[in-house]
Amino acid sequence: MPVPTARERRIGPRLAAIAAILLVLAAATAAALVVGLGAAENSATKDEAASLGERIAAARSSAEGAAREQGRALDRRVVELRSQLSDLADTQDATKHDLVTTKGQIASLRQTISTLQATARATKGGGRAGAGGTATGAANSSRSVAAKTSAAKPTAAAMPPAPSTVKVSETEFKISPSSPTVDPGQVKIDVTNKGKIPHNLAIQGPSGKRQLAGNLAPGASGTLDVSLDQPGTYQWYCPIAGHAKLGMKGTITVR
Ligand SMILES: [Cu+2]
Repeated sequence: MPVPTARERRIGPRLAAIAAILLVLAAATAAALVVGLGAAENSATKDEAASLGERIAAARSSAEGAAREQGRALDRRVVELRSQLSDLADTQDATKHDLVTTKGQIASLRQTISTLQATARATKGGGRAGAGGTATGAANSSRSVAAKTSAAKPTAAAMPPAPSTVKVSETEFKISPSSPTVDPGQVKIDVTNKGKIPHNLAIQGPSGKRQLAGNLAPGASGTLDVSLDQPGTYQWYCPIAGHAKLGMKGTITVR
């Protein structure tokens, strides 16, 4: 070990002191740093934890909200479905009811038709029998006569009634006769325009509207064949604009 100089001997303790001070300072700084860092870390962790907590709470609340919303939507759907189901049940009931009503109407119509047919047959049979002189012709006996006179029945049914003819004249602004009555069946309507301007004739019959193919010039005639096989009262009129309103209208009744 070399011998220290006088200067070195003087400086040595000072250096040692400075070194010692530096060491202490360094240690203090390090300690402060460690403490500071720890605190910072701690606070950062706390912040992080708090933020995480908030996020979890937010997520939970949003999840709960979504679940609640979904639950509400489901409830609504259930209510809706239930109402639809009840509507369906109602519709089914209504349809069943309509069906029953329609069936009843059909049955009643059938009954009416067969009654009418029986009456028609009895009337014709009675007429024929009466003409042959085999029956009294009294109205109350015609039915039984028709039933007994087996030959008269098929003949009457096979022969459609002869078409009835109605003669009509048109003038400004009248149809005459305006309201005739006819027997059910095919009806020929002979129309003559006795006016000074063109006219036509339309009938709102049981199977829709029918009219002369062309307007009738003054003095011209035309025939309208209509099937009026159902008893009732049907409107007829001149279909030229304004004429019906001026009085060219009436009814044709099928007895
Ligand atoms: Cu007219």
